[in-house]
Amino acid sequence: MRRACKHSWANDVSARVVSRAFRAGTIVALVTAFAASGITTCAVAQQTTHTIAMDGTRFVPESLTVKRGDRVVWVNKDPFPHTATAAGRFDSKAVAAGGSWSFATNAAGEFAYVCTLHPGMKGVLIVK
Ligand SMILES: [Cu+2]
Repeated sequence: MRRACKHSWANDVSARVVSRAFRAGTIVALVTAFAASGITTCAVAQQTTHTIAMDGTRFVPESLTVKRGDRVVWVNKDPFPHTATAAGRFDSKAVAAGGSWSFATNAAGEFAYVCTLHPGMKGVLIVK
């Protein structure tokens, strides 16, 4: 395990530098720098986050249009659970009072969804 780790580190930093850094207590900063560069890479893709409230046993807004790849977050503002369920497409399961559930869209289409706990509670998510 340790040997494999050392080997991969050796690509960028000599084992001697790593061990010196470890002794000096700067290894944490080194690891943080690696992690930060990873996060930067992931954040390059453009992604907008949209919020739909579950409020008063309704989805607000009831209809929402987003771009493919966008993220949608359902936030439950009611004092009881709701779901956002489009059969075969997405299903939040029960979202507790005050809780939220997020879904990253990956396919275009028009997705009618309901709350399985309140059948009259309906919404449409349109992904372009
Ligand atoms: Cu509900």
